[in-house]
Amino acid sequence: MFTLPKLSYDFDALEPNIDAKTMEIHYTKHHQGYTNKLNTTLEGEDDLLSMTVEEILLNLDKVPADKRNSVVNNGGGFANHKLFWSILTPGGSELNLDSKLGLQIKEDFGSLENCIKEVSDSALAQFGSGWGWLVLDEDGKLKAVSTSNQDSPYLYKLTPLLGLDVWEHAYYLNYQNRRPDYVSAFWKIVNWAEVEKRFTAVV
Ligand code: MN3
Repeated sequence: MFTLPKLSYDFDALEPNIDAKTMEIHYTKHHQGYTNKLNTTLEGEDDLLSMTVEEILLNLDKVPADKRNSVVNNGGGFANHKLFWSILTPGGSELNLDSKLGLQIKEDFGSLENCIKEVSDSALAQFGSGWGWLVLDEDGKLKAVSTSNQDSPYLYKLTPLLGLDVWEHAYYLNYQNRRPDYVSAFWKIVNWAEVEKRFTAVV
């Protein structure tokens, strides 16, 4: 069974960038909903339940055909939000530009500012619901991409390092139609130490 990961901060800790009410609904309703539906979908699938959600998303062919769509949506929703909470922290944390990730960002994007711009542009260009991502591709190159709905980058053999949720449920209460303002605010609370940790774990 999959369970909602514990948050390492309170619902109001990301104010004013993400408001407490949005955090509470996002975590207790949306993320809990994906978690519950994933568990219902995988009921009786003991082999799949012994895998991590990342392993399941990377091996979708092992999921019975009639359950694949639900696993894409709810397994993706479960995994994407688990990553999202972890790469946020009150006040944000700075990226060490001389770290392994800092140097790779410089190599693949030219600068951190450019990396942030490319991920932001991907998130802003996503039509309707979806995510902007900083991912590592199979050749070990960092890239900015977007995915629709709850599609996980793992479905495309990309390893997500940082995800930016641009579903309206992530920002509408506070920002309404101003997605660009929400995207700017997001970068103020990014936990780069965690992104760096995720990067060094896979390279
Ligand atoms: Mn969401």
